[in-house]
Amino acid sequence: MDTSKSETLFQRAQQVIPGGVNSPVRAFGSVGGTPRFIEKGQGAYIWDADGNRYIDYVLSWGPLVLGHAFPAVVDAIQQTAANGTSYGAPTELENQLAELVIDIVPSIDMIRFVNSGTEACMSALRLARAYTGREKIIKFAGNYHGHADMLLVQAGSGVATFGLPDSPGVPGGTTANTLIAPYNDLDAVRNLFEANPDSIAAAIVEPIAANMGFVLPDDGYLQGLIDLCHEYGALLILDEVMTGFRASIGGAQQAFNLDPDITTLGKVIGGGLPVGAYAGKREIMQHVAPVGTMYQAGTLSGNPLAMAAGLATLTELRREGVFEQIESRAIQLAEGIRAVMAEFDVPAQVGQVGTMFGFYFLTQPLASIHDYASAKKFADTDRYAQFFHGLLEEGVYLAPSQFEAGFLSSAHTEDDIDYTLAVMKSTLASII
Ligand code: KE4
Repeated sequence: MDTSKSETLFQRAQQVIPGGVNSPVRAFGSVGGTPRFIEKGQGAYIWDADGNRYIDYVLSWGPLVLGHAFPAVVDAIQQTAANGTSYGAPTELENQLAELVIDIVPSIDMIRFVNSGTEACMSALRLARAYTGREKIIKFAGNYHGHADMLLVQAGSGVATFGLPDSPGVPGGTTANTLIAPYNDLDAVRNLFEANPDSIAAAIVEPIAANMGFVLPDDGYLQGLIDLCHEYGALLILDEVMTGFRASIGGAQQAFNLDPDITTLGKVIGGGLPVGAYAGKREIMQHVAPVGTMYQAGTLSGNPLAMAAGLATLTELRREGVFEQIESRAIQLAEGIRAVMAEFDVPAQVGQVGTMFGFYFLTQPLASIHDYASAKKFADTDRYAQFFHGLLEEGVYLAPSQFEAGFLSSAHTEDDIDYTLAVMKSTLASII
């Protein structure tokens, strides 16, 4: 596969942008090789600067649930842009997307739009602290909620990918109020509440831990977490930046029948443009300025183009049968991966919920990955890197890290999945 143009572009990029990328996980650091510079996306496919086509299972890390350049989304952006790109004033588009999200996501009464998942999670925690008058927060090892200082503690995603220590530049005082518990361990959470009486504002959790790979919550874990928070006077923030509109159309909270106090959203809600949001019960959201005193702001928050892209995306996703079609492709892929791994007797752990999936190569046959410690211990990142490149060479684009999830879109066909499974089979045959 000729990747000379990507190699040249990468060398050029590294002169002017740290690591040549604007987000670390894109640099292929944990899998090696040259990141592909993408020139075009259409449906389930992307083309790199050398003209190589790939079936895309990253989909911009989740947002493109309808695939690349979906006509209704492109039209919405073009038509909106023709009237201007930003006003710094309210627009009906914001009302429309807010009303649509509230209609789709069970627990949400009110919503505030921001520009990224990081902003959403940062703001949600400030709101929880303002609402409860408490300062400490609980996060879970291996969960990733963006790069706000107080959350860069045992984080997942790129932090896990690169095995980074908790980031330099984050003052100790900032993380002193961040308490850590293992994922899927309710006793550890109860112990934190007992050891920090009346001082924990909230726990923030990924309902599917998809920034340490793909770890499902144990039965009863998430509801148990909500109950513990409420028992000790704290709020539960469900970080649905990734699972929103993907674990089910109503997110993980619909899939797992949960009623969180605050939900954070991102990715799909912007249809590929920068949007994040924090949302929840009216009684809590009324604390947000200007109606309340908890301050949060943003020049481009609720940007018309992003609102239009999000509206077009969610409107299509809600159409009869669309979500179910994407989900059936995800099931076809996950079941196929299990079958291929079994055929070659390769120790692996495969997960799928709604339109998202993930898998680990395991270093030990009977290993089970259920939290960050076991993910770091049992994930075979070397084998994943080999597998990643074997697929890439054959035009299949997975996440360039074992500690990320994969995504399907309404553009992926059964034939795309069959081709992907065939390439997985031939790649496994060559690497084991
Ligand atoms: P952003 O600030 O990247 O929009 O969102 C942060 C975030 C918050 N919460 C969850 C559950 C997330 O998964 C993310 C971001 N996800 C990563 C991929 N796992 C973004 C990819 C990247 O960092 O380039």
